[in-house]
Amino acid sequence: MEKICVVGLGYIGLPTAAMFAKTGYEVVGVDINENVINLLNNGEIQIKEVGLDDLVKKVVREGRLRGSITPETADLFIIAVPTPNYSNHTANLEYVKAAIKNILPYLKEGNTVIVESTIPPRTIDDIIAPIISIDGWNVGEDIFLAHCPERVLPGRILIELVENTRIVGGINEISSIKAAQKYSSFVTGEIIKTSAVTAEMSKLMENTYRDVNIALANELAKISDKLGINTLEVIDIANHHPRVNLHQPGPGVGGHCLAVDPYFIIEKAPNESPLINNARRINNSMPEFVVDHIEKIVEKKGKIAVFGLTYKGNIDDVRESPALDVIGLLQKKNFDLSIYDPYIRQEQVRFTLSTFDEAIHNADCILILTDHSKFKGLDEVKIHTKMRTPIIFDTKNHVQINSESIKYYNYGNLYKMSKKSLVVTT
Ligand code: SAJ
Repeated sequence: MEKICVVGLGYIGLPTAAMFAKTGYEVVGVDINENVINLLNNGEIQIKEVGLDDLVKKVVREGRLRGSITPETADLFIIAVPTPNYSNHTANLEYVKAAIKNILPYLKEGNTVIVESTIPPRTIDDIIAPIISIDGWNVGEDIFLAHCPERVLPGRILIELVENTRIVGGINEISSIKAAQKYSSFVTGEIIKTSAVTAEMSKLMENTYRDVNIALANELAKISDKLGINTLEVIDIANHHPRVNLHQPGPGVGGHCLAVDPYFIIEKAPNESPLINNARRINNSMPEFVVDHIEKIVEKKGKIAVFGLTYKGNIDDVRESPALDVIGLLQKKNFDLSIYDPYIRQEQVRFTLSTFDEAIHNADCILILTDHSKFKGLDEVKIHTKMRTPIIFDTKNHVQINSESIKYYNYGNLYKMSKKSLVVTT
């Protein structure tokens, strides 16, 4: 039976390890966090992902997946460690480099090494291959090397690992073929073989495409605000054109992909990427835009009930969430804040979380920053009786409000915002 060593047991490494184990491989999962390894060897996991706990329990019980602090010899090595951003927005490749160096003593002729971590273009050719060559290996002949970026969505990882199209970018053709063979054991989607640098760039451009398009929608929101136009109606009408797909404006762009990946391109070609760079700036400016509008409708030191901390709806992930920036700006302006997010546990954040009732008590505005489905139908009677001023500013165009006595703003009627609107007709 072929053996696989997966380095990095996070949101990608762990499901990938479990999936290969389910397919029949002997899999050893490696992580520097001892707690993760101990949990895994008991059949338990540290992350939340639909169906993953049962799958891991099963393959660990059957002896096909186990954890280890150190790598072991294997036929295939998969690197799935994080690539965070330094504060100057360049990629921190230290985890990837350390993972490659760690597996070096265990490499044997004929092994395949796959990097799944998101990396800037040319990383495989210019950084990873040279590290492997240090030990005298001829990369592409003795050791096969490929970049196979993950493109799965949290909450659907086990489905998308199987069904999504998989990009397999080898340092040479034989490396692509070797890597594609491994994935074909469980991937039912198309497996596209290409070069390492094309795979690196394709992954980054998918998220950059989305980031740039969201920036366009956010810029439209700003223009419409100035000119007195309903942004949402414009988007709806324009999208009736068969070749137009305007995205949705919001409080900014968060998450570990869209808000990070474009910088990996900018880093490598700063003079050639002004559009991508500007898109990042526009999206990063949205928290300020939101707070400027809060100041138009709420008196100084009024109470804002912030609804939603996560970077998008129905998940518990606050990485790069624009809500964190909005809260920071509101605090600087001395607003009284309450924060409500039913998807977040108190220990995840440094703010004190409130219940729905506590959050809206005496509040002057509910500020919706995330489209959790729980926010769709809010208790209008409570809003009316408990809030000091029943106003909602919905940056996600998500909440459905029926009562006319609750003042409701979204990016459709933003331009109507002013302190005058504090006078609410009942
Ligand atoms: N957002 C908007 N307006 C929109 C759409 C999204 O403001 O019209 C915001 C969201 O609120 C959120 C951010 O963008 O803050 C990112 O959300 P997302 O759902 O677009 O993306 P992610 O980061 O959760 O997942 C993306 C996906 N990539 C693409 O859709 C191209 C996913 O398929 C990738 O697997 C993932 O990045 C990744 O790992 O790269």
